Order: sequence, then structure tokens, then C-alpha cells
Amino acid sequence: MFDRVKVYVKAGDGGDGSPHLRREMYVPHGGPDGGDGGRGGSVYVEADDQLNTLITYAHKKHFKAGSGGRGLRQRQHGASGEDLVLKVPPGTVVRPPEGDEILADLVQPGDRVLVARGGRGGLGNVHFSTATHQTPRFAQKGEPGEERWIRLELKLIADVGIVGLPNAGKSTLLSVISAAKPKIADYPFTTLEPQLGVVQRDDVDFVVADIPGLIEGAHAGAGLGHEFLRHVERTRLLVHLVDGSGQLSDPLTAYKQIRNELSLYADRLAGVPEIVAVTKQDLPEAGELWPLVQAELEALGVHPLAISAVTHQGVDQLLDEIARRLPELPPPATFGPSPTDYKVFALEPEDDFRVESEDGGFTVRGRKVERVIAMTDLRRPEAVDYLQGQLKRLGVTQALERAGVKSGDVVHIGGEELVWE
Ligand SMILES: Nc1nc2c(ncn2[C@@H]2O[C@H](COP(=O)(O)OP(=O)(O)OP(=O)(O)O)[C@@H](O)[C@H]2O)c(=O)[nH]1
Ligand SMILES: [Mg+2]
Repeated sequence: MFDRVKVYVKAGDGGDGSPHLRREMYVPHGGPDGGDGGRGGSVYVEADDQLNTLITYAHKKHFKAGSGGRGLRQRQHGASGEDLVLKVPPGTVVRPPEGDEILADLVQPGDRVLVARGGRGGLGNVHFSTATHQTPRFAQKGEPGEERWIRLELKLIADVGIVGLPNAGKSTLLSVISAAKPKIADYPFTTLEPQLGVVQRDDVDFVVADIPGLIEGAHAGAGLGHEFLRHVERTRLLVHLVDGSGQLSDPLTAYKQIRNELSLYADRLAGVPEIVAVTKQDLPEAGELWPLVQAELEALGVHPLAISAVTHQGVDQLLDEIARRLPELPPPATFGPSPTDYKVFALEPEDDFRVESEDGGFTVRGRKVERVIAMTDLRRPEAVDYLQGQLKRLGVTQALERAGVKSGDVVHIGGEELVWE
């Protein structure tokens, strides 16, 4: 069942700036005319209502946006790298690789979140000429694109969730009230993935999800466990089906087991309003049990309906009840920040850095300083001179000196080894 995947996204690197020097007849020293590198493409995740599973990501796990082109002579900019948009079904939440945090909940088709930002293009040498140094022969390298693992998790968006023990008749009910054709069979765990159906009742349309059978311990992962309880989380109303024939379990016990599983999974689920329907009333056993089952449920404050998916007994009444209650209920639950708040993926703060020293060497860590190093062409002495100015402006030089750096010491920054001078 493809409703949970982990993928690796890599934004495009920025293109390198050009160090080109203009050559002109009769001009002894041509000036710099190298253009900037193009920006690398970014990676986005976007909800698309043509999709209803994450199966696209079952095998392919690595996704990379286009890199920016190099800057060219005559101040020409490099081409921008192409963005990459990963399409997911509406209802997909985006999470970091570990933990419970939700970075974005893509509910509406078109909702989109940036998950890896493309690198900026490096500046061409035209930016580095100064009054005293008019022919810089170096340019900035492009900034590397961001890369990270993310998790995508689908929480279906449905108005009504049909829950109940395995074999209660959930799929049969869905097939009777909608055009959906779920698999139906006389054994538990027939349905392995939630099925959706659209029901039209007078002027109310609603989406019903048939959730695979819940068993005791589902909240802790027994049976198919969480795999599908996740899909009940957004529903506005539950239809709780109890097998009235008592074939596999006593109806009252069955009812209590499901209530227990729902509340153990999440408080919110226990609070979702429910309509209880005792089904298979066409069977003589169910008919005989009904007065007792009804009385027992009433004693708990529950007012059950008696239905049969086979003869349609009580089905109209059930649909009327759903259509009556839905308009009064809040819209489907959403999680995490609202779309307007997460146009930009939460990034670590840029400015912080720290200096670590261990025998004979120093390491400087921090996003911004690592980026500055990655964008420096270390083979060019002029570029290294320029870098020294940048390290001073960032306060890195001062911090290293406080930590005791001496000429000749090795300083590691972002995978590069610099000899301090
Ligand atoms: N007589 C009778 N049988 C029913 C009725 N509803 C369902 N059944 C039968 O009960 C069995 C289970 O039905 P399903 O709809 O597959 O049950 P389910 O709740 O979806 O089961 P899982 O997907 O395994 O959780 C099938 O043999 C159905 O034909 C009903 O109203 N009357
Ligand atoms: Mg089923």
C-alpha cells in the first residue's frame, strides 16, 4: 500500500560565474566581462487531484532539479536550472526524515511547498573589480543546491469513514451506496487499502472511505494497524458498522473494541461523531439478536440503526442521517502549518557558526560559512584573498583567533582544508 514513502530531493547547483576578461584591440588591459552563473532549479512537492496514491514513488527515490548554466563573456548570465515538481495526491503531509513533525499538509489541489532550494548562481568577475584591482581574474562558483530526505505520507480526505471489525460488511455497504467496486469476501482482512466512494444524497455530495477492518491492538500496529487508522484522521463523521449476526464476535464486544482502538490511537478520533449501524439484518440470527443488541447499545447512550446491505433495509435512513449531520460538522481536519505559512521549507538558521578545535586542527561549521567556501574557487589566489575579507566580515577569523589559530594551522570548513596564514 503506497501511502508512505521516503524520498531524496536535491536542488540544482547554481552555475559558476565567469572570470572572463574582455580583449579589445588598442586597449592594453581588457576589463572583466564575465557574467553570473544561472540559478539552480528548486524542488517542490505539489498536490494534484489526478493522483490518489504515492505509488509513483514506490521505486524511484532520488529526484534532482536542473543545475544552473555557467556565466559567459560579455556579462551574459547562465541559464536557470529547471525546477522539479513532485506531484502527490491531495491529503499528503510532508515530514522530515525522522520524528512526528509535519512540515506541510497539502490539502487543496495546487498546494505546493518548497523542499529543496536551488543554489544561487556564482557572481561573474565584473562584480569583483575595485579601484585598486581592476582586472580580477576570478569569479564565484555556483552555490550548491540543497539536498535532504523527506517523508511523504497520505492521509486521505473523506467526509465519512466506515469503520468496524473485519468482515463487518464495510465494503459491501460502500458498494451499495456508491459506484465504488471494492472487493467483498466472506473472510476478515479482505480490504487492504482504503477505498473511496462518492455518495449523492439530495443536494449533499460526500466522500465515503471504506477503511480496512480494525482489530484489537490496531492502534499499536496489530493487524494492519496504523496503516489505515491514519486515513480516518481527517474524516468528519464515522459510520461504525457492527456485524449483527454475531458470527465472528458478540456485537456489543465488537462495538467496544473499535471504540477502544479509536481512542487509543488519538483523542481526536474518539471525538469524531459516529453513527452506529448494526448490519446483516436480513440474516435470521441478526434478527433474533437485534432487540438485545439495541438495548445494550442504548444503555451506553448509543442509538443504533438496523440495516442490511443486501436488502437495503435501513440504508436510506442511514444516508439521510449522514446528509443531515454533515453540513453542521467542521471541515476535514488539516495538520501542521496552513499552506500560506509554508511557501518556504523551514531551514536551519543561516548565520550561526561554531568553531571546534581538536589536536592540531580547527573545524568551522555553519551553513553560511560553508556556502561561502563552496562558492570560492580555491585554486585562484585572488579568490582566496577575497575569501579572507568574507571570513572577517562573518566574524569567523576573529573566532578562530580567539580559539588560538596560528599561521600554518589547518582549518576545515565544509569539506575543504585551508592552511591558515
Ligand atoms: N447477509 C448479509 N451478508 C453481508 C451483508 N453485508 C456484508 N455481508 C457479507 O459479509 C462478508 C464480509 O463483507 P465485506 O463487505 O467484505 O466486509 P468488510 O467489513 O469490508 O471486511 P474486511 O474488508 O475484511 O474488513 C461478505 O461475505 C459479505 O457478502 C449484509 O447486509 N447481509
Ligand atoms: Mg472490506
